[in-house]
Amino acid sequence: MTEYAETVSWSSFLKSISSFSGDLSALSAPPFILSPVSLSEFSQYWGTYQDLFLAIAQINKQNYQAYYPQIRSIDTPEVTRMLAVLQWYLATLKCQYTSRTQKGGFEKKPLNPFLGEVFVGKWENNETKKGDTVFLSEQVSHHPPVNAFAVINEENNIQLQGYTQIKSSFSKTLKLNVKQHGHAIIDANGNSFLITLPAIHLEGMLVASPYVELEDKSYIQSSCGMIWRIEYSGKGYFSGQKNSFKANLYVNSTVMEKEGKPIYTVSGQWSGASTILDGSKEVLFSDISRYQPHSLQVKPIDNQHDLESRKAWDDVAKAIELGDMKLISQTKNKLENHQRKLRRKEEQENKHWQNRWFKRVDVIKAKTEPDLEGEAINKLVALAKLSGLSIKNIPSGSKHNTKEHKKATTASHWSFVMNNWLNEKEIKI
Ligand code: 0T9
Repeated sequence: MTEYAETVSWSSFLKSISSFSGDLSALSAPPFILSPVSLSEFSQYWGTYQDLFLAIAQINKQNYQAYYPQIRSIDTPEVTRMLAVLQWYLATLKCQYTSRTQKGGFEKKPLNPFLGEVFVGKWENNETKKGDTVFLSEQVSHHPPVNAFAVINEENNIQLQGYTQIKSSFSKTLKLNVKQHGHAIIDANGNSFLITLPAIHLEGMLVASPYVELEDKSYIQSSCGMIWRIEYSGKGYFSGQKNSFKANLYVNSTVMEKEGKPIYTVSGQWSGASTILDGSKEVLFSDISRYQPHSLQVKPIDNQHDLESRKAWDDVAKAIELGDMKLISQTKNKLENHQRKLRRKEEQENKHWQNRWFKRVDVIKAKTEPDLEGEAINKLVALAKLSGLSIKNIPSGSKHNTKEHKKATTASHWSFVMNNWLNEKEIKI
């Protein structure tokens, strides 16, 4: 429970939630629960554990045995790579979902990115054979909010790209339920992986101390056929601990669907340690506290472009830090009015906002219009097919044999256009 839980402003905020319309940005919340950070920064966490990320591309026939010496039964580089993808993925979960609530902190309402907002940076990897990694995040849509992202390391020939859109609703008990649409795709030296985004919920609203818990399942489908099914639970489900998970690696999705025998089972806490069943022996798989997070380098605000997140939101962020309600709404209104003016002007001139580094591809049309086909979209289609997952615009990780899939009519996905980034003149990392 935080000191804010019993304040008038919090209880009237909770009351206002009962008439929630689905648009979180429209909720006006007391200043203590406002974050000075834009949601466009959140996708950086895909790259925080650089060493674990690059390992996915570095594992090969010659070196694979050196990666998990504690697991005796490993016999191929493919299996080793699948373990590496899971290990990296679990580390990203810790960053994405607990980095704001550590050390007594709680989840706050992030700034709602404007259309065309970008957040960029790099991870400098000074050791040889690592090279720098570029990070790009772009708000590709405002209604509904959609953030697209890319993490690129040329030296190791690895790239991650994806996008996320959230759909949220409050339950009667004031639990905020969030479904994510979108995915992430890794392309590493000819191997690709489709990663679905888990459903989440926010607990602790009544005590003014919200935190995220993951729920249900997500998948990691590899181009080699193997697939991870990861099941999530919080306190007191299949273990007494928060942030629990159980992941099964299957040789392919058919075996998974038939609940056949998994190649490996890993379980534990995604925010902490986990173990793997090696034959009949349980050995340590990963302990995230042993790995170094690598923070993203972002240019100082003075050197940033007007579309860059921290520069654009600077005045608002300062007002939030001061806790000054009036100043917060003044500075926010200024930004939002400017955005509205831009949209009106575009409408009058019959123009559309041009997305920068990502384009939206309709998978159904792409089949008949080959020039619409992006490489990532081809990968998405192929990986979704292997996994039995739907490619339509329904919550990430939904299967293709579901009611939701049958009902849905569109299949548009955001795809990274590398050339647009290579030709970028205005925004530097
Ligand atoms: C993609 C991530 C996502 C975004 C956030 C639900 C949430 C917005 C979406 C899903 C990232 O890769 C991972 C992490 C945390 C998610 C956020 C947690 C959160 O609280 C917000 C929502 C929109 C709120 O701000 C609710 C307001 C609440 C704190 C009461 C005022």
